[in-house]
Amino acid sequence: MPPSPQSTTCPYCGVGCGVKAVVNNRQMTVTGDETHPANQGRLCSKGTALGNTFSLEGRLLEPRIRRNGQFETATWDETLETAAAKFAQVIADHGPDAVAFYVSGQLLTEDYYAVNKLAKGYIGTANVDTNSRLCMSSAVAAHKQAFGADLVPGTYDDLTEADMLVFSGHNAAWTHPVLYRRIETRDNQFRVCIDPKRTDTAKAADLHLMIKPQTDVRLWNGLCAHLIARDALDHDFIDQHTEGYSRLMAALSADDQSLDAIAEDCGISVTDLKTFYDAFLHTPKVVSLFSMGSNQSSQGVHKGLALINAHLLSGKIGKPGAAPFSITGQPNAMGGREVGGLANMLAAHMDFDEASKSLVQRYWGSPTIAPKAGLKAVDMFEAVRLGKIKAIWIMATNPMVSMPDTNKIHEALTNCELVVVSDVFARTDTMNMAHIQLPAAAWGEKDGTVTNSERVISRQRNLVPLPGSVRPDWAIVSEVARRMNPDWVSAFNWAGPDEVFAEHAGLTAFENDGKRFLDLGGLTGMSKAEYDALQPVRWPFKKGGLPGDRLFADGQFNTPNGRARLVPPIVRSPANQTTDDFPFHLNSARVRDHWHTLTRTALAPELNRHLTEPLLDIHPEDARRLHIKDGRLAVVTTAYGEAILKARVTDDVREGSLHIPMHWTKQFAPFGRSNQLINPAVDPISGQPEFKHTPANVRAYNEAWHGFVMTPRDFDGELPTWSDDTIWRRATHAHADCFEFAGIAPVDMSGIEACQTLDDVTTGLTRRVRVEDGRLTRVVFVAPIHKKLPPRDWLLERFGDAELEAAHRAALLIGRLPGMQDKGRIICACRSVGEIAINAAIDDGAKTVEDIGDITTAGTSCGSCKGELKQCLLKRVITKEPVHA
Ligand SMILES: Nc1nc2c(c(=O)[nH]1)N[C@H]1C(S)=C(S)[C@@H](COP(=O)(O)OP(=O)(O)OC[C@H]3O[C@@H](n4cnc5c(=O)[nH]c(N)nc54)[C@H](O)[C@@H]3O)O[C@H]1N2
Ligand SMILES: Nc1nc2c(c(=O)[nH]1)N[C@H]1C(S)=C(S)[C@@H](COP(=O)(O)OP(=O)(O)OC[C@H]3O[C@@H](n4cnc5c(=O)[nH]c(N)nc54)[C@H](O)[C@@H]3O)O[C@H]1N2
Ligand code: SF4
Ligand SMILES: [Mo]
Repeated sequence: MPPSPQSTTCPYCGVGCGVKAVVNNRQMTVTGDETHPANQGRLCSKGTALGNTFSLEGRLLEPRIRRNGQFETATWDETLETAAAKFAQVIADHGPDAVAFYVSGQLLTEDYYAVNKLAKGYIGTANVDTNSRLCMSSAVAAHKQAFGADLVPGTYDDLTEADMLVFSGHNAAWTHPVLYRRIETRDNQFRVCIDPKRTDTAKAADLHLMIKPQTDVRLWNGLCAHLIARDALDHDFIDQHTEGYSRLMAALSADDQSLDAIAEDCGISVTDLKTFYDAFLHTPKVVSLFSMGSNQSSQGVHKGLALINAHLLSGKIGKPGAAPFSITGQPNAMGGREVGGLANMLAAHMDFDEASKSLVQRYWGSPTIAPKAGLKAVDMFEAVRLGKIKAIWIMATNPMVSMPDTNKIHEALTNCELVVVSDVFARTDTMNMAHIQLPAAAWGEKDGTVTNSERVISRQRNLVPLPGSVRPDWAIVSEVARRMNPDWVSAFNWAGPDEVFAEHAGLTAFENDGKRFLDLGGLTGMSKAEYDALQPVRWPFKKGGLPGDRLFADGQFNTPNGRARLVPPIVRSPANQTTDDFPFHLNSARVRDHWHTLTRTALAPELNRHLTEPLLDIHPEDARRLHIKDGRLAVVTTAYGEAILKARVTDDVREGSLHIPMHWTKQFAPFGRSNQLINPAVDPISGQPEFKHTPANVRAYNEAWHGFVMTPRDFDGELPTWSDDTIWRRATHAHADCFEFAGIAPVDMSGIEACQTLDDVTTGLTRRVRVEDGRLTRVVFVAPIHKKLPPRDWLLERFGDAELEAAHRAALLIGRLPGMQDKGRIICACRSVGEIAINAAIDDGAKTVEDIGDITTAGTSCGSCKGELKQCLLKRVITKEPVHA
């Protein structure tokens, strides 16, 4: 009998889609869970590919300790003893604040709860911060200021209920694809995108405000001023449910709020600005989504407040289809905030006031309680670098890639006495820095809960036996806690995640009496079976009450007097401004098919096809002036570091702006890493880094030759001897890895053993292939930069042939069969349909995205590529431009 599907939740974005998985011996097929309220059966390209990232390739399966520069496998006993003893020693010698935990919105709530309890209640330090600092902390701070607690008012139903949607610094089409598919089901909805880049979301919007970078506060303050000037206020709501109106009004009137002045400051047309303001004024049901373009800024908190103010002034909150809506990035960004995973929060939405500290300490029965807020991520790593923090434990995050100014992070971890890293993979840029590597149970293996962007708690379930010696994160933390102090054993003696969850839910309800909106009392007292069978449920959920819905429906906020606060946001410039040396604004963001630091999505061949390497977007005017050519390498420099990556010349970015993706790592593109470039400036209130703006410069690299090497997958052997100026990047395909490279000095091929060689002196083309036992095991092609290389697909596929056919073998050095066509850039990842087939379909008469789907099957699975299919239609119809292979 085939195994029956089990239900769980996708481990990627904060949409929190339900997944049905059928697993057989670690072979997994997934479909969307039709009963899950978040996705109702849909999945995006990343969710659809989950089965292809579920093998054990690259996994860390045993604990390892670094000795004399080498990682050696060790027993759990030895590893845990070593970690616990060292932590205890550092605390004894230097006090609790000499240790730190840097955790992640990809931990489960139970994992998070265990770490938070250990640090704040037992060790007595609040040096527990999370990558949510890089992600949500500005929204958290804005929520706390405006609503009195970190509360997201709306639900996903509000997004389709609204007559107008604003995407503020949010590329939903790529980053929350399933939500975006839901939105698309709604007709007659006016969509506005506020983004200095022309993203897929911007292209599909009715109005794109391509603002100058970092001018959001001016834009939203202007809207508030116009609401006031045109008396489009909800006076009753303001009188009964808010405070601070006159202060806000006074602050706004200090600036010139004419349409002309605002449009000029924001770099957009007066007509577009007026269209936005008029639409907001005349539409009662508006949802404004805000995300990283808003949060990741040295004025991220004020950006959030300015947007929230517009909703409060017009009473567009707490009603169907009306809300300011901070959308979360990671699968459990919300759960982490609920347990208190941020260094400036204690636990369960409580702060470090005396009453809260006493409450939490009594609930835990703990020996101590962290006296004050701990260090936020950027400050935490700086304290490590300065030797103030001597031991750090990093869990489920890859700060060597994702923190700003990563050269400093490298320095910090190099200097640190003890770096413990828990991850699921053996080799990540951060794992490589560890003294102790802890093998964590991965998605599909671990068991617990996550909370998505609309406050819905869902179960992630264990679907397979734990491979090797891996353990769930909460269990590893508990083991270390128990070994640190025998008196702590009973506090960390949970038998399973159900017991951890019960304790967490209990704390949210403890002495609550309606004081804190976060209340999971209705989820206390579950049996293990009930916890295992838990269906998606939204908080607040009081004991004896019903699961939650939209917040603030009664106009009551979580402040002491129940009123929302109108806080005046200040219009400012970014912390670091452009200069003559660094005249460009450098922006960084996500791509459609990759997840963060590539550890998982890079394993799925279909997810590597949409974009095989990091690209630098630059405006045609800037490119022309600086002699930077499309498809050639460019060097980006900032005051912090340098990166070299392929330029894409496009007016999707503003003149004077550069854009790079955040994802690539030392493992995949050592020269194309974004965060060596990123300035460490943070928002002064939230501590969130300004990832979206760093002053930068750019120039052409002027490479003389280019080439590629193909090797069997997960290759760990010798490559050609590259000179210091060789720039390479790697992509994983079904049967092979492909290294693209380019440089200035010619490559030395003498080390490459080949069985077929073709050196063409007239063209300068060098080709080598190696076949062993009938199988293709190596391909190297090198050419001067002005010579084209063959498309890669056909050669890559040959690595999958158990025995090469004679005709194929003969064609290896040509790189393709005679007359064969390449697929071009892959647009539809699920069905592996390339640009060339799509353009052919359009030439054959396809008029709509659906027509293209009928002819090519593109866009008929998850739909994540529909926006791009629409772009192909537009582009092809207008220009009939030839497509390059
Ligand atoms: N495919 C994919 N999806 C993901 C993720 C992933 O890695 N890959 N990660 C998840 C996570 S953790 C997160 S946090 C979310 C993030 O989701 P998003 O917030 O949509 O992510 P980004 O692409 O980083 O940034 C959004 C936009 O902000 C714009 N921006 C830059 N500067 C400004 C500015 O000054 N003002 C405004 N208004 N906009 C600006 C950028 O141009 C960019 O288009 O995505 C989640 N979903
Ligand atoms: N330039 C730039 N930088 C950015 C951003 C940006 O927009 N621009 N965005 C920022 C944002 S919003 C975010 S959220 C961060 C994300 O940045 P990171 O958190 O560093 O990125 P991930 O690749 O998701 O890292 C998760 C790590 O946990 C591992 N892992 C997966 N599952 C588990 C598990 O169950 N247990 C354990 N122990 N490990 C596990 C993965 O293998 C991986 O190494 O990046 C930030 N950095
Ligand atoms: S939208 Fe995609 S990545 Fe996000 S939870 Fe759903 S399937 Fe996963
Ligand atoms: Mo994030």
